[in-house]
Amino acid sequence: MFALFLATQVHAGEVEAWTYTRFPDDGDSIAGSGGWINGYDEDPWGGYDFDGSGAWAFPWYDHGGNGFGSGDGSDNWLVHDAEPVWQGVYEVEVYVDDNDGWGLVFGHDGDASYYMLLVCGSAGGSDNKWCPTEEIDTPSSAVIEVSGRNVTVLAESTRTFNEGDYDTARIAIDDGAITVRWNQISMELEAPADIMLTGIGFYGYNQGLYTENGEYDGDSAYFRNPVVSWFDDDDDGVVDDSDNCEKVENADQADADGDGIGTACDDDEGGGNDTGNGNGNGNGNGNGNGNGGGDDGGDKAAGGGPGLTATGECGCNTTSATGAIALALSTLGALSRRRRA
Ligand SMILES: [Ca+2]
Ligand SMILES: [Ca+2]
Ligand SMILES: [Ca+2]
Ligand SMILES: [Ca+2]
Repeated sequence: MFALFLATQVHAGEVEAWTYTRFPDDGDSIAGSGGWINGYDEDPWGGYDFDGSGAWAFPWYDHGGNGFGSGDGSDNWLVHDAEPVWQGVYEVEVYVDDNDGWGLVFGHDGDASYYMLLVCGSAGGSDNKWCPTEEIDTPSSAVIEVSGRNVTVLAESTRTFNEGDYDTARIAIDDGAITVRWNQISMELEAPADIMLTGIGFYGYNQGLYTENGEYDGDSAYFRNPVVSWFDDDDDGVVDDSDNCEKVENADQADADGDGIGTACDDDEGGGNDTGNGNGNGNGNGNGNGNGGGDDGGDKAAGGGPGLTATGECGCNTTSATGAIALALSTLGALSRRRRA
């Protein structure tokens, strides 16, 4: 029955940069091993392999908190310093059966500087207890920037999730735009100038197999098989981050006048020194993308206008997956109780 889960796959035009498929399968803590770090020690992230096809990472305890940067349950992220990718995609399988907040972190650059797809559930209650910031309504979802204790909402959607939803999440940065998709959630926004896909990971708010009082409740948010890939828009084998003609197939990367713009797309090849156009973007990635023009990106077909979009697409196996995972979780609960006995 677990064949229902489709492994995260790298698609045409994408080149795998980094992947992680080895979470511990015995409930042991993930932070501190394999390059993973966490932001809140009192809610450790564990790993468990339900069926031998790969372990899921999940937070153990059901802690809320006082807002980002306060060092409590609101900072419950688990991230990895993955290969830096400027134009690419972060994909990870996500299953959620707790109705609180969860998220996907990216561009993490220290405890108080990161971006996140934050999804706030419909657990009820007051004072936005189920979402770590009052900037976002519950239930809804948003792409946010966390800086210190401040939150900036970059895009917001009224879409959230249902308990038991499963899908592969996708955060793509390409040609100056970010597109985010998971299950019924879909957003597109302009990419901040300095953003890249490193420091990627997960987030849980008031999510956990155990309540704050230590009672087992069996619900949480689960993540597995994170993959970061580069885009290769023209599919010539040279990824966008280093392609001297990002939209023109030129595997040889020939550049007759040595100005950093490939011969295949240089309007002024051999016409003298045409460097120094003042277009340096200061991000140090050396991809000198001065070849613009005529690029519609190709990503907008799924999205719509900038800001936010909710397309309602759902390619997931929610109903079937729920039953399968519920069975597996009863096993996990038994394992947990043994471990804590
Ligand atoms: Ca591109
Ligand atoms: Ca290319
Ligand atoms: Ca090219
Ligand atoms: Ca050139």
